[in-house]
Formats: sequence, C-alpha cells, structure tokens
Amino acid sequence: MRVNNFHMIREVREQADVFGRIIQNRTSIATVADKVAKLGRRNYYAVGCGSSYYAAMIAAFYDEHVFGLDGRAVPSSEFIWYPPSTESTVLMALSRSGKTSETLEATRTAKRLHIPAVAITADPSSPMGREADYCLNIEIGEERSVVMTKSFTASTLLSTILGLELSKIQPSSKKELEEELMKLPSDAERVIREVESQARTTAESLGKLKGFIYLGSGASYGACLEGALKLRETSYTACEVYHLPEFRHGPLALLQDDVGVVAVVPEDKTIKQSEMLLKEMGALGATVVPISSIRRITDAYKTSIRMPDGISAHFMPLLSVIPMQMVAFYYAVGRGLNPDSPRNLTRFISTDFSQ
Ligand code: F1P
Repeated sequence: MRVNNFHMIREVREQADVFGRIIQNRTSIATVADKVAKLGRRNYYAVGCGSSYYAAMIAAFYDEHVFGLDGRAVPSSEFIWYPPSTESTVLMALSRSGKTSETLEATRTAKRLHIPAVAITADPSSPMGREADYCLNIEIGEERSVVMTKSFTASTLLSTILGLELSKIQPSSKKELEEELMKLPSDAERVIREVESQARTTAESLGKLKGFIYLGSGASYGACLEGALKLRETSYTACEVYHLPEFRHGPLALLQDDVGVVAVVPEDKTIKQSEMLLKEMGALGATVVPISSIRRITDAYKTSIRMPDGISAHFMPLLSVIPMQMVAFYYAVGRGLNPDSPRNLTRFISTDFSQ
C-alpha cells in the first residue's frame, strides 16, 4: 500500500488544521473555564486512559508548573479507586471516544462525590459527554486510524488552553503564553513540513534495532510516553520511557548497540544535563536520536530530528509528538505492518468497570 493511503499519516499531517479549529473555538473553552472558575474549587484532576492519559499528564504539567494551578493527572482507574478529597476538586476527563470504561466510570464517580466534571472528547454525544457537567469538543472531525494521533495533540492543546483560561498568573505572563498558544497552528504547520523526511530517514536507520528508550523531562516526559506508545502500538516493539537523569539509575544496564535512544530536548534549563547524558549513552554504543531545535545538539548525532527555529519554547514538547508519530508510522510501514489497524487493538476499551 502506498504511504499516502494510510489514514495514520494523513491524520498526522492534519494536526495544524485541528489546532487552528481549536483556537478558533476558544470562546467555548473560555465560557466553560468561566463557569468552572465560579465554582471556586482549587484542585484540577485530569484523567484518561492510554494516549488520553498522556495528554492529561502534559496538560497537568502546564497547569502546575506554568499556569500556577493545582493540577495533576492520574489514570482514570486510579481516580475511581483512590478518589481525591471531595472538597475542592474539578475533574477533567479526556477520552477521544467518550466510551472508554474507566474514564466513563471516573466521570460517574465524580458525580457520586459531587465533583464537577468537564469532558474533553471528540464525541460530545457519547456517554461520557452526556454524563459530565460540561463538555468540550476537540474538533478533530473523523479519526479513522485506530491509534490516536490528531486526537492526542488536540486533547492536549484544548486541556492546556482550558488551564490557561483558569490560570491566575500575572496578566503580562498570561498574555505571552496566550500568544504562544495562538501561534501553535503555524508552528505545527512548519513542524509537519520540515520534519517528515527527517522522521522517515530516522525510522529507516532505526530499522535494525531491537529496542528503544524514550527520554524526556517535564512536559516532554508525557510527550515521550506518547511517542513510545505509538511505536509499541504500530510496530509491537519494546520501548521504555524514563525521565532523563533517571536513566542513569539502573536502566543504563540496558544499553548496547542494538538499542535506540530517542530524547526530546527543548530549549530550557534541562539542556546541559540532557546533553551530558546523551553523550554518555552514545559512548556506551546506543544509537542516540535527539529531537530538538538546538542545532548543537542535533548536529552532534548521525541521526537526529531538528525542529524548526522559532517555534514555541513552552509548547515544543507538544509539537515534538509530531515527529515521534511520524517515526512510529514509517518504522511500522518499513516492517511491512499496517499502522492503521494494529493487532489486538480496538478504538476504545469497553469492560465492565462499575464494580
Ligand atoms: C483510549 C485508548 C487509546 C488506545 C486504544 C484504546 O481511548 O486507550 O489511547 O490507543 O485505542 O483506547 P479514549 O478513551 O481516548 O477513547
């Protein structure tokens, strides 16, 4: 089958348009934020399963570390089994389908505990969309690939905008972040245009490797979890994910010359340590693939993905998911697999989670 006939790659390329639609629809996000803010609650719990949980993790990172909110993310099942104190919580439930059993049950749990719930989904008419107090549409249109691509970045972006709307940081910092977010559709367009051939070459050169390690910190950690999940889902390849320096504390023993290391290195305070660690890993024989806008870092390795200059520094981790989706796609296609419908996977998991 020709590359362009796969839904996955076409949907990956649609992400700039989806970002544009979400941003155009910002007033509905602001309206929900306004209503939620009036409830006067302080803790924001973001939940989801699989990719939707990783989207929740990235959004919660921005809530806590950039927007000054009390935000955290847990898998939907953990929210059901270990719910938070009810006094001051709002639930943000992320699910492309709005039908995943645990996320639906988390929304029901919130209702029982009088915790207001915001559903973030591609299907507002789904059981979760109807169960929640508020519902926001991620505006992806249809996503035909089983694995989540544009729905992942869309859920992350929408939840992040919601966090910024709720944020009480200095108006000048808020304005700056708003401007960065508004620029994301054009940033994503540049990323899509500039990284695809690099991602393809990377996937081809990684073809002989047996296992992969993905490394990132902060929001990039959530991005790496998603990047690694894409590779596992589409290529059935073993991948592990670590916070950058954590890799030294034991997993370093895994390194040998048939292991690939994909690392997301944004332009922030983690650069020096990331650079040192990648050098150590290269010296131990691993094939290191940095994803970064910093030329010094990408130029130091035979295989790398250079992100465009001038893209949002705060939201580079979200944009870094795009080349990781592309690497997973080309890696799978290169192995003769069909990334649109991986074995054992369904669009959502429906089990009885009510007890
Ligand atoms: C969540 C999810 C996906 C995964 C698979 C099964 O779906 O775990 O992340 O790739 O398709 O479902 P959803 O709750 O976002 O619909």
